[in-house]
Amino acid sequence: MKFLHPLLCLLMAASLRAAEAATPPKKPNIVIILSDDAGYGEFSLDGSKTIQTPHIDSIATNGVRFTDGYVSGAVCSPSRAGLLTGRYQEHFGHEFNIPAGYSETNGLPLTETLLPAVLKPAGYRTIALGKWHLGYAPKFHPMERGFTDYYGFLQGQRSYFPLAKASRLNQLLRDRTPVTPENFTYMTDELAKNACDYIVKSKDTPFFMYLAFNATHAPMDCTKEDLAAAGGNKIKAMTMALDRGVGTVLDCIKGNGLATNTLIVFLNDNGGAAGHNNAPLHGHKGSSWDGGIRVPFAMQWPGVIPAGQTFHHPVISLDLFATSISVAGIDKSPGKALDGVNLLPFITGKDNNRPHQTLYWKHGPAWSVRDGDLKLVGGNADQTAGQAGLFDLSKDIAESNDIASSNPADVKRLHALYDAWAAGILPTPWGRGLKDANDDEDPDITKPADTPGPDEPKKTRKEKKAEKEARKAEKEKQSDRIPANPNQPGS
Ligand SMILES: [Ca+2]
Repeated sequence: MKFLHPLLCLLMAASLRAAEAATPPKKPNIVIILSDDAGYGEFSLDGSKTIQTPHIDSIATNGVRFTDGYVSGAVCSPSRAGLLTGRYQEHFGHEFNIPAGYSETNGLPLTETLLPAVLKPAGYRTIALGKWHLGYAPKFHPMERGFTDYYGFLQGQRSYFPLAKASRLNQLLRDRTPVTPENFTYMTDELAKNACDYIVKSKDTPFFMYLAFNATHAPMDCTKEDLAAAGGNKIKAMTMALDRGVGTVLDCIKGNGLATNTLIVFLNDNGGAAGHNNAPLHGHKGSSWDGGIRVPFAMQWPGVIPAGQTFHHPVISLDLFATSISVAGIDKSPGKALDGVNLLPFITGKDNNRPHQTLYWKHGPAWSVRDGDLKLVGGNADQTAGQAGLFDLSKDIAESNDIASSNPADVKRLHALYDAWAAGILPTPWGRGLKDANDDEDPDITKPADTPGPDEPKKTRKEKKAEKEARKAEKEKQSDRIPANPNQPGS
């Protein structure tokens, strides 16, 4: 055997060290898991005693639970538009749900820059799974907006089971190609399994994953096994499946040795839809009460974000853009100015201030503004037109004690803040888009968005009757809450 000259050995060692130094550590992965229409009171994360969500809860145990975690939109499509742009969607004309009809104009405006489009040039594989609901024409497709991979469906809702005759809007797509025939067991498990497949395929490159489960949005499809395990409660069955899906993804990340190099976020896209348990919040999806906009929200990044934290200052889905690009080492978005902030300094103890002093919401006539812990709310179906209520969320999470009449100066101040923000609202090109029965959103927000799509089985008379009764009970419940205060100052 020939021995190498000692000088050559030294040179080789030096060049190896130089190569190591030249290879920066792999950028952290970013995984955003979004659920759909679930109720605030349907996760043990936020105190549910009847529905256990141990995998979702584990994200908070390993990191942080945001008690006052908000989304920017009270319904599906606007909320997603805000999350993926990091900007108040009302300011770029995306206040309302996109109607469920093919259109060249109806989609997240192309003038906006989406998070994956910023991460992709930084070396990220950018993977979207599940519900899109941000436009149906090819130019609005996820892969035209910065995603490198897509597995999901474009519409705001669809069956959780394979469709024999899918439509252009609800068909399952792999990238841009329809999956025919559809062949899977249950959508929630299918999305989770595919998420893991992409994670395995991407483990040697940094990846950004946007995993948008349609669970637990209508239709209320569940497997026989889940329904039996949930004692016949469909929402519980679907939530258990959702938690199982999150568990599949978490196990996959851990099993592939990626846990300490991956930021994982879980949140729901809007307040619980009618029929869901939103306790202890008031109102539901579509409203500007906290029940329309405050959601289960947790984040982990072991080794960076201290574990077991509960964070009480308000945060918002808009923050995920700024947080993600910071994780990726990007100083500034090349797009328009962001409304969200990087949350990392606040949850790693470097900054003890509030991430936000003031947050704003609008969905049709319903509007609100939260400044510190005071929230001014107006325009909801259970409020008197032209009168806004003022609530101190530090001691009134249910927005049940209207303090407007005794705090006229605060009402005036918060109203002025809201008016200044609202001055920047652009009209939504597709209008409210509420008439389409197959749309995610219904003109009557107390009616569950549970209308079967054209390719889905029709409901039995018994199911329809049960739903009608549930809607009636919900309306009665809402009209019992927070009676209008005739002494409130005008708004
Ligand atoms: Ca939704």
